Amino acid sequence: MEALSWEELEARSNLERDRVNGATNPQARLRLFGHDESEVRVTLYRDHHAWCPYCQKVWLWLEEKQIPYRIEKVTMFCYGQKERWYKRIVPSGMLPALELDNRLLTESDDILVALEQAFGSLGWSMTDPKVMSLRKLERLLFRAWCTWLCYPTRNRREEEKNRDQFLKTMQQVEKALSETPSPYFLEDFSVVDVIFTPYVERMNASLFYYKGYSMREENPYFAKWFDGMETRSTYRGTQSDFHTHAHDLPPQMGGCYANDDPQTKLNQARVDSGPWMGLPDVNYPEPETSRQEALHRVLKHRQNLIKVNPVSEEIFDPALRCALTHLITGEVCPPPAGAATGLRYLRDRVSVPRDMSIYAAKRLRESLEKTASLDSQKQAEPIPVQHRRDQNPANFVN
Ligand SMILES: N[C@@H](CCC(=O)N[C@@H](CS)C(=O)NCC(=O)O)C(=O)O
Repeated sequence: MEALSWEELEARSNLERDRVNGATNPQARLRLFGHDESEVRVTLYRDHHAWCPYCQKVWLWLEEKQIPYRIEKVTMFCYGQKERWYKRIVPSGMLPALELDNRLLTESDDILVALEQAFGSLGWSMTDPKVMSLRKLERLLFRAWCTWLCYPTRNRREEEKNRDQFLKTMQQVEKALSETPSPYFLEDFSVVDVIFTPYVERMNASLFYYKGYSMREENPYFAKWFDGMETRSTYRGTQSDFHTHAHDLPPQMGGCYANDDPQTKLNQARVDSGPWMGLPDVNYPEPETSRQEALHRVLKHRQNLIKVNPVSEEIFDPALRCALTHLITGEVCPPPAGAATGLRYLRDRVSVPRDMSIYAAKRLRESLEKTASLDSQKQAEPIPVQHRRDQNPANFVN
């Protein structure tokens, strides 16, 4: 099939969403939940790419409580230059920060405490003894994960010791989850689930990719917890995928170290080159609109996407239309010769949820890869691990 023109593609894209009052989404700069803008008391400063885990915690809390708020997006050191205006407010440049009634707060836990003083707690208070003890468990799991993932080991014994320590801590998490009748950490959804979310999502992704270990498939109570979270549109709006985390974590964590388990190699190939459907990064059914959403998001940024692509516009413009034609019609569309590098470059830079939600991204990666494979089997250049300035938001914001 011939590639559809941009006009034909535009005609098939009709997925405008209400960013301000509709479902949780990373593009919004203002969230009102039906309130009047004059009622806004909160501004959240979070990172452009929605990579910062501590920001996700505060973001989810605000969404769950439906507190009207503004969002100001800031660049992280690993992908660009920190905005001067932000350093004037927060000299360290650290995220998140939050303004509540003109009072500036930093440190995500202090922010949650202040928010619950102002708006009431989310289920249980941050200082409730049950919550405190689960917050400690979250930090314990975090440390065991870092020790396993983020330090090189000298030998297999050391690697196994770190793995065992993580699995032992994970058993404590399983036990905590098994003690309540709900899928959540307490009798019902609460702030504890919000606190666990950012890092367990990143653990699930990174251990699959770097250690060949599928946290979600190996731990039945954790699997139920994850399924429970995925019933919430708030979580779905902030949820990322394996591909994004596998490549956003190394520069943020100062390195992620793969083991030599054969499963690791298989998992890496699958996360990097597909098939992406069926990976244990998501378990709720695919929405009917996922392809529409992907098309809509690419069309919105198509000029910048073409500009930053390493392949010339003459080749990449029709190649991208081929991939979008495949996305929306299911028909294969051979791209011009030399297109594969450019298509795989884009495939590797779709960031979830920044650009689109998880299934939309899987569909888009699938069509980019399918179209690239018609040109060449040569895989893409490796994604940088020291920094991600290839993802500088300056190319996409005005
Ligand atoms: N303890 C802090 C940790 C915050 C933190 O480590 N933020 C990282 C991002 S996740 C940061 O802002 N780093 C600076 C940067 O990457 O630009 C909190 O809970 O808020």
